[in-house]
Amino acid sequence: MRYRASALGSDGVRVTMESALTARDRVGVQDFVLLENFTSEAAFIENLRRRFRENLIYTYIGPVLVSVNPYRDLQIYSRQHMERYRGVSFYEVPPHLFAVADTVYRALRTERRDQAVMISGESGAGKTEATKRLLQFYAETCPAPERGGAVRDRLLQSNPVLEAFGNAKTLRNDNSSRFGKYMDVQFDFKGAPVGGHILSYLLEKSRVVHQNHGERNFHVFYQLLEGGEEEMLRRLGLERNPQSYLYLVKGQCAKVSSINDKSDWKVVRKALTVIDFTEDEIEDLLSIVASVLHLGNIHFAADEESNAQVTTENQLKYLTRLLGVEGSTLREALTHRKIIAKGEELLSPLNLEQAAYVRDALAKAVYSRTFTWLVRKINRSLASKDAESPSWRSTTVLGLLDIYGFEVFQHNRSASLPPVCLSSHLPCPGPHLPLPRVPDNAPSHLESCSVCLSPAPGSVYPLNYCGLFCFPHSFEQFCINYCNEKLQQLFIELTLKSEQEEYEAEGIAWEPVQYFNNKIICDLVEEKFKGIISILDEECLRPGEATDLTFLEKLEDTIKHHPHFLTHKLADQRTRKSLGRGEFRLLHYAGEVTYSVTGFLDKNNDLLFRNLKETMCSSENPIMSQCFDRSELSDKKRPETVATQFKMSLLQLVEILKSKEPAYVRCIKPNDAKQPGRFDEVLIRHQVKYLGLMENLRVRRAGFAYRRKYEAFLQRYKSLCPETWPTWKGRPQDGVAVLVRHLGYKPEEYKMGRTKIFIRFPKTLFATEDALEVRRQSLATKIQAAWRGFH
Ligand code: AD9
Ligand code: MG
Repeated sequence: MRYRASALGSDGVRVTMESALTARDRVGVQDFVLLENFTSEAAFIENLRRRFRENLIYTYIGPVLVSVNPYRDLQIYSRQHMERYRGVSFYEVPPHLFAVADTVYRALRTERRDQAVMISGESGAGKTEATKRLLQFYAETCPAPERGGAVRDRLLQSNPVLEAFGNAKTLRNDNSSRFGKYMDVQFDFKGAPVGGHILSYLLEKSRVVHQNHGERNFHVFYQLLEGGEEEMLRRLGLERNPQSYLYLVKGQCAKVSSINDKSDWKVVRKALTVIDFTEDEIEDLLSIVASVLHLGNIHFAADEESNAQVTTENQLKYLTRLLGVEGSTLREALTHRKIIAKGEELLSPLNLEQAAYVRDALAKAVYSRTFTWLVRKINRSLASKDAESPSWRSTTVLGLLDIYGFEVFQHNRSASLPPVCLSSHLPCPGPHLPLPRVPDNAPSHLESCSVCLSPAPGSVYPLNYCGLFCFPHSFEQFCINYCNEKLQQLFIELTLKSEQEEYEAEGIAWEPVQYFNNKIICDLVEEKFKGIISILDEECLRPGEATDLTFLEKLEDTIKHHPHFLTHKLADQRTRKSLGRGEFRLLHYAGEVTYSVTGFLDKNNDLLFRNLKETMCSSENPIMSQCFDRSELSDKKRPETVATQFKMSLLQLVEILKSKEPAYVRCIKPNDAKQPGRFDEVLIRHQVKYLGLMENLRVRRAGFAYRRKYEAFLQRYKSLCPETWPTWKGRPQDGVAVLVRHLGYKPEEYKMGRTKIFIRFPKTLFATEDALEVRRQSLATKIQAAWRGFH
């Protein structure tokens, strides 16, 4: 059997018969369904590897696009590339993100059904890049709207602003999205983009006050310091050096080689203007950014009664001015707690630890609420100007989902990882010095290291030093991973469903496929009463009594025998060693993740003391006064906890996505070192497994490797049969029947559905493609001979 790479487009390279085999060997198949051995994971990975080596980062599983991050600019997103994919059949051109973009757009236009592109994959796999390329495709190739043409620029320019405020350098990704984003682009009946709307999900606000070693705070802080004009920085009371700000030094890596904060700042500054920010608004926004940095530098000292007093007057002065609040009120709010007892207001002084906690809570609240405000502001700027007119109803919507990827720090996932973790009380190696080897008895959960914060190298530090991949997973990762579980669930549900529906619609018997359904894990997290979130919320209702550890105990009591849940107490002798006492472990669809319960209650409660809220409600900074509304003060109802709010917003998101026609891009990260050309097989195998790609392939193949509409099939192969060539006058289905009979297809090799032909084996199709190539070659030879004769 001869295989033909070119037969299916082979990434655009038409090859001769002689070189067909070598070409396929070199570049693999462009749709995994055409793998001869489609159940073999090794064959799957080998195909990915071959293509990756040739810089072919895209491969299909039927309609699903699998993408491997190349970590280099492949020059494949130019205007010419866009044109190449416009209006052509999905399978006739090499796999590309633009093929998905165009297919989705055409479906939107011709079927007038809302579409959603769901982009998934772990942190650093390329989701955000893909989203940007898709937006760019629509902005450049769609017709301009009759009015309000600026919306295209705004759609594009909202990105750098959101990334500046919502992305950060992490260990996994130099531009990691620390919030989830779902963006709707609205198109009018002519297919022109006329508006947009963004939904954002749970910003990782703890990053404002703390970053793990090797990570940064949100980009905007560094951009402002690097790129801000001298005069502006002076007004904001800022120094250029990030080292001057405690909130920026915790990760010890203000400079990142792949990031140019100065030029990024210019882009952001310009983008703000495009999305309708006035100069005053920009000033107000930057005042808030600066005030967060000043807040971080507020220090306290204890008086004789151990009560905290602010010692950094200068910082307080700037804060007062930038936030537009009374200095004395702010000072009091940072060092006292207001309690209302029996209708009377009492001020209770805070100790040093409490004051630092309050300061950080304020910084987080100010930043995250500003982020929410920013999204609202962008939405106003993107709102379709036709929203009120009747034509609004005729718009269709294309959704783009770019959510933070699954987060797991895997010790043994990749051979390339350095050794990590020291047990406690070892000499500090200093932030940039090599880490000593991990002792065998090192606990798996380590608190963040104090080494980077203060002590001189060589001193003994009290907490465990966490090296690269060993920070404890916390509440934020729990939420992010839960979100990924939900999306995986949706993927399973929708791909299986659509396959099944297609078979039914075509009148072909469906052969059930075994797959892992992760609903069991979603239930474990979100079920009423018995789920982790419910139990956490319950504990949050017992202030003063409940702690993170009582939460853990309650988890242990309620979820004893769940196959996806484990704690130190519930584990067997062998597993126990790898679990700390303050931890629980979830067996996610993507692998095991151990979470430390430290901070769960506090982060879930997310309370801000009343006097802090009062202070902020009095702010004269217009953005702050919109972020802190007085109605909050009189609202007696307890606000929903963070996890519950997140859960509700995810349920809503799932409904939004279900209401649309889905398309999928599954992103894979090729190595942990963020390097081009490196194909780390262990890492990739892990992702192939948990993204369920093999199952996806099995479902897609469920008996048939290939299916095509009768019209398309006939159009492509009609030259192979004298009865169908050059034109077939009857129904395409009858033409195909004649054609395949002529080609000698055996009955077991194919089935005729209602609108499509289904071919069982790749080899049948390859043989047909080979025949087509022979025909083309001989035709070309004849034409050449005729041409020579003519001359
Ligand atoms: V996270 O869950 O937000 O942490 P993403 O969004 O999946 O993650 P991102 O798109 O930010 O990852 O990609 C990470 C980096 O990989 C980018 O900053 C690029 O440097 C690189 N990348 C990703 N996709 C491509 C690509 N198609 N071509 C070139 C790419 N480089
Ligand atoms: Mg991202």
